[in-house]
Amino acid sequence: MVFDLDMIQALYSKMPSRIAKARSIVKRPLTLSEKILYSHLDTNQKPENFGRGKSYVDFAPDRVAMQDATAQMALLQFMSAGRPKVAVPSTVHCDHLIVARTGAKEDLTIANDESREVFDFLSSVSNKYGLGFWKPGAGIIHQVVLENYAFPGGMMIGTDSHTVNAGGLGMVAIGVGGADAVDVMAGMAWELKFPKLIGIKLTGRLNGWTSAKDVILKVAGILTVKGGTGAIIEYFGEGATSMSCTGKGTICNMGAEVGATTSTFGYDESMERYLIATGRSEVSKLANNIREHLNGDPEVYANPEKYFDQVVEINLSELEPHLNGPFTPDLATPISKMKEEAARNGWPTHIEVGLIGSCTNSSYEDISRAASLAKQVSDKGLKTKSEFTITPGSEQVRYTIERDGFIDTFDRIGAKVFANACGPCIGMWNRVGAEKKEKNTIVHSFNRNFQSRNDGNPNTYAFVGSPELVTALAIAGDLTFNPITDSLINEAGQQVRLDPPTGDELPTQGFDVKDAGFVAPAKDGSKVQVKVSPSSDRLQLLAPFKAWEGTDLKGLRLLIKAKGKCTTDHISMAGKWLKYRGHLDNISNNLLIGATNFFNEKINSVKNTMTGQYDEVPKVQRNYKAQGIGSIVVGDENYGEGSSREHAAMEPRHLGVRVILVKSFARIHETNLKKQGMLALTFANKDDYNKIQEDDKLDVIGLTEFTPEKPLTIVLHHRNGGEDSILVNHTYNKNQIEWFKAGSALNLMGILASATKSEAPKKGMAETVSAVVKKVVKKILPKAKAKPAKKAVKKSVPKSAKKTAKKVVAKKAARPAPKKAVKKTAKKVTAKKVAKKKR
Ligand code: MIC
Ligand code: SF4
Repeated sequence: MVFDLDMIQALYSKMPSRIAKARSIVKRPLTLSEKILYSHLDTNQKPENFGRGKSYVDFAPDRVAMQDATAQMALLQFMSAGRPKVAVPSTVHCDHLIVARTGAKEDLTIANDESREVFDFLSSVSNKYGLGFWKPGAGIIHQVVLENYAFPGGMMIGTDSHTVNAGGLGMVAIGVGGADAVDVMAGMAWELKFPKLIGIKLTGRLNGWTSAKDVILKVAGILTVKGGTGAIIEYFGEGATSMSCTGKGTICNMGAEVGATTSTFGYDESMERYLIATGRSEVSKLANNIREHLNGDPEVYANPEKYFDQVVEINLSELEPHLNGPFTPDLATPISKMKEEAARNGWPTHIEVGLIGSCTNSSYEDISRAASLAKQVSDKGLKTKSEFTITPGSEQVRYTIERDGFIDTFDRIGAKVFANACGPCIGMWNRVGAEKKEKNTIVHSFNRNFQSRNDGNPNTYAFVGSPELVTALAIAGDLTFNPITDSLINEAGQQVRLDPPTGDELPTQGFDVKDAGFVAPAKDGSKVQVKVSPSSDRLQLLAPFKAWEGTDLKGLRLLIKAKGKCTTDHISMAGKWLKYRGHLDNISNNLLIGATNFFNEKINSVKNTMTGQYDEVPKVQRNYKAQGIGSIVVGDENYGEGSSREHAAMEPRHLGVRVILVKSFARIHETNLKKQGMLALTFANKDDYNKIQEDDKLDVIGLTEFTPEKPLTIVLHHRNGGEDSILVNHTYNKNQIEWFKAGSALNLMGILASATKSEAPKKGMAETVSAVVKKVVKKILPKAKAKPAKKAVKKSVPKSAKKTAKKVVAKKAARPAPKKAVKKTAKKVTAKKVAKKKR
């Protein structure tokens, strides 16, 4: 079955002219990334030579994907947007909420029981609002998207940072928070700072023990976890075209680990082969017709330095297998250096468990190559020294590898096959003995290895490698084993070598599956009931966050000054907490419980500056909240790295934290904070981090003149009576400042949309917009401080709110509008806008 072919066809028919126009505007050849971006400008976005890393641009993505753990919040927000149906093809995938315990069948039954309420909620919302629903067990979002929805030249957003996986099929696919997904599903433009471009030229060819995973492990070592921030990575060269489409997916997937906005590859024969093998030859035929538009211009690849902001070259013929870790995905060690690095750093070398699969590495090619090694265990009289597990990425892959005998091969080395789900990758792993917190080593083919992520044990040293290397290391049971040069002693006491892995890019007998796990939505979902029980501890309807009070923020307490790495796993842990992803108040009890307090170097122990006592972070914050006292969180570099989970922004917002002040932010987290009405600020001078003291009271000054590119000031009142005043930067544009003032992006959207809807049928454009603006001003003004606030807000709201209001109305003209009356008004708005410009 090919999904949404009409949409792909419509895009492809417009791409050539849009690209030609873009080329004439920027007056030079174009990279693939630019071609895709310029082909997806929102109808109201004027094309121009956008400043990379500077211009905020409105895009119209083709589709949206969400996984169960983030979809709950996204859909709860979407429900309050008041739309009858999603405006673009969208899907929900149940993959994160399945705990890996004994094996696929049993684990799935338990998950269906334990999370029934959430799965029922997601399926009924999908049914009602027109989203495709993939049942628990169908597979991991990114694998399912690659197999069914990704297409060359498309643009997609997804509420998961590894949405970028679809770059393997030539998409620009970007991970976002749920509030961004709501914008797109509601038919509004989606805003992104025009990315910088990093070109990675791949020469040579993968061979022997080296696989696509090693490319991205190497790239992570070069760029580090921050190096791709704000950039699209575009791969090209003979090395790119010679590797499989799923291998490209792996590379793009882990681009999230270098902070890249996304990664992509040009359309080539490997993609054509993959499209055909996954039943989408119609898509490949369409893509073949516009092949040159689905690749960067030849001049770009001939002289990449001229067109990219940064160029990296990697020779695949010389690339060594790598292992990255522990605790961070960018600590890259070539396998030949592992012996000395492990000794130097004191890493435990006995491997307890080898885990393959996940959204990153569970293609047919990956599994067949790993199986070729597992097969050698009995052939060569070996015994596997470590435990071994497999989490297939989709039911289609699982069914096919079972048919082709690979599961049997793994069975023979004692492997456990977990459900087609995230499982151990995200702490949904009931690992026996993890609670003892013993120092131990595991190796896996996933993408992240932050502390505590896989099994909740902070002393688990997790290393990331290719499925082939992970299998070889699990057989050897030794982190320092280099399969290229080292031998193993078999059961008969003989020295044997493992032959390099071999496998098939795609199944020679084709893919097969009995029940892929897809449920199509009702044609007319208006009668479908969505139930959220008020007494549920898993789901909670959202109440709007309070609007800004219209004044500077005074007397904030320091909740925590986080030291070192503070990823979204530290801010809002996954694992057992995943079950509260649809219940904001309950999940807020994990706020920052993984972060290290700078002052006592302890995890989840901060000073309540009202009482002087140390307590858990969420408890202290709830105490401040109960007393109506705002607080501030201070952090280090790349704060919020990792996941797209907006809970990491909503929890502090819900509990009354007002400001997150850090040395630097990860992209998705910064946007999530802005969307939820928080102040996301960075030190103008990073050394000022050192001026923050544990008992400080802090004031944020300059909010009544909150303007793009104008720094704010924070005054630190120290306990000893001293004071420091520091400058802090922000990246809010006008529209984003309105989110802050309204209390959140959703507040603003709700107000604008409902006002527009109720006014639209009766009045003409000018009246409608001003009515909307009036309502915005009225609704976002706090009652208590009506006077001073009114003045401040009134001054700054009308212009940009007016702009947003226009966008909301005008967008309805571009996307199918629910009611005729609205459509009519929308046309008027657009017409009037054009007329105004001409004057
Ligand atoms: C992850 O890999 O960390 C996750 C779990 O898939 C997250 C999404 C989430 O937190 O739900 C991600 O990568 O965005
Ligand atoms: Fe799931 Fe892990 Fe992939 Fe995230 S990275 S989507 S948790 S398999």
